[in-house]
Amino acid sequence: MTSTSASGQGAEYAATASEAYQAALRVIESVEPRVADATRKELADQRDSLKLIASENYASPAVLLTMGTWFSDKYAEGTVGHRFYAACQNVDTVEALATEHARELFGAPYAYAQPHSGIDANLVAYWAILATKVEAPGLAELGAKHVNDLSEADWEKLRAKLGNQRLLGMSLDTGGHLTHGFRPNISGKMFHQRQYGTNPETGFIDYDAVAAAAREFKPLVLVAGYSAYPRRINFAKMREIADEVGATLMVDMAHFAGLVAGKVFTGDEDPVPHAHVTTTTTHKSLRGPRGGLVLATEEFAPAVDKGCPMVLGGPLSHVMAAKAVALAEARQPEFRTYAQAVADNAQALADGFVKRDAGLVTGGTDNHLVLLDVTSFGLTGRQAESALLDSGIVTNRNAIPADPNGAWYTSGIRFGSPALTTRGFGTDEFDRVAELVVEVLSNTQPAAGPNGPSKAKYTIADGVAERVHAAASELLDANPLYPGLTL
Ligand code: DSN
Repeated sequence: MTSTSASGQGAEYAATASEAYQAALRVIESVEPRVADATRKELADQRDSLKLIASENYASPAVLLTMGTWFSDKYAEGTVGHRFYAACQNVDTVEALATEHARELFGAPYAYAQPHSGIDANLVAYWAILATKVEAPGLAELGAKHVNDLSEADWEKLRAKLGNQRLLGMSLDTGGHLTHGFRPNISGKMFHQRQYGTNPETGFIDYDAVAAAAREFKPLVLVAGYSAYPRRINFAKMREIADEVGATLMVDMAHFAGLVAGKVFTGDEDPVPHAHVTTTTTHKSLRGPRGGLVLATEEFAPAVDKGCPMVLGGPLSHVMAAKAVALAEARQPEFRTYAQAVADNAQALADGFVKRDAGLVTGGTDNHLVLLDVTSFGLTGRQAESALLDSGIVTNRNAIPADPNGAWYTSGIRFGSPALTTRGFGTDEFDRVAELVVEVLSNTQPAAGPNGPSKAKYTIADGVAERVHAAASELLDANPLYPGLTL
């Protein structure tokens, strides 16, 4: 048991959780044993692999158990105290608790706990900004059509009806997210979009270049935040840029909300005091249930409150209850220890790669993620991801800036420290993880496919995957997932 654990409540807590899961699985087994089997196997697989996907974590048994209740059966469209369904008094209690914890934790004037995911949270935020800032007579005329039926000409008309509003966000290949104005995403269709990137030499955000793009493009929305940028953002600077051009600053802190909650990112690096609207998921570094959350200033609160039914289906009451539990956990002092360890461990992982001559985008990290350029091993991201998986190391391939292999094969592997930090890994273990990753990749070779060189096929030198998996298992056994929980 460590102070960074999601189940750091002691042996009695672990034993009680174990009994709860044993009973739950017996009940599931009596109806569909294959689901019970897959559930047991999923735990075994997660226990026996180095989970390094930067957007994943391990929620506590309290958070997980809260999701498995009869709150799931309740419809509750509307807001606290103002529902379109009867008998929502208990949903009101848990939703109010989730938003109260969120406001207190992040120091936000307003919170909305209904989004089912990060994409939903971003859509709620975009519509709230449009609804608050733009008058759009005639929108209903096109809004009556299903969104998938809209042709590019319809989108042009729709954008015209909205006054041709513009969005400036970080490009996908430099670490931004699909929902930050990527053309094939609805955020790139609702708005005229432009993307800012990073400095090609350093890989860092160039604030002067963002300011220049904002002055020229004059966006309604400036989006800051990332899914694969291994550095911190100065949100005070982003707000200055937004204010200069009259834009609304929206920050998507899905990846680093845990570092904000744990006070690793403070001052200019804390988005909440600087952004007009802040969105997040709750299941990444924040270590809660799978879902979304929107924080906003009072100006945007009335429009965000209309997220359901504008963008969202009925709120997931059981998940809102679990958000309340997770946010209560994140307000405990132990969570600050955890968040600091997440940052320290990512640093140790990056240092471990650098000292073994592996190329990193930006040369390192100062958040929770590390982006390894696997062209230094002569591999594509796809080959590297598969070879690591064969060796018990779970990662995801990711584009690097100006990626020569595109978004499918990619040239990068993204690593994150939140999950293994929850298991109790420290900096020594993360250095060892870097050593194991380098051992796999330096013993992996691209292989030819039936029609010549392949970006997917590879071979690993004999015995390497087995040796690395055994070494990984030693680290994992020393830092058990959900210790005391037997199924
Ligand atoms: N899928 C999430 C991630 O892995 O970063 C972002 O939506």
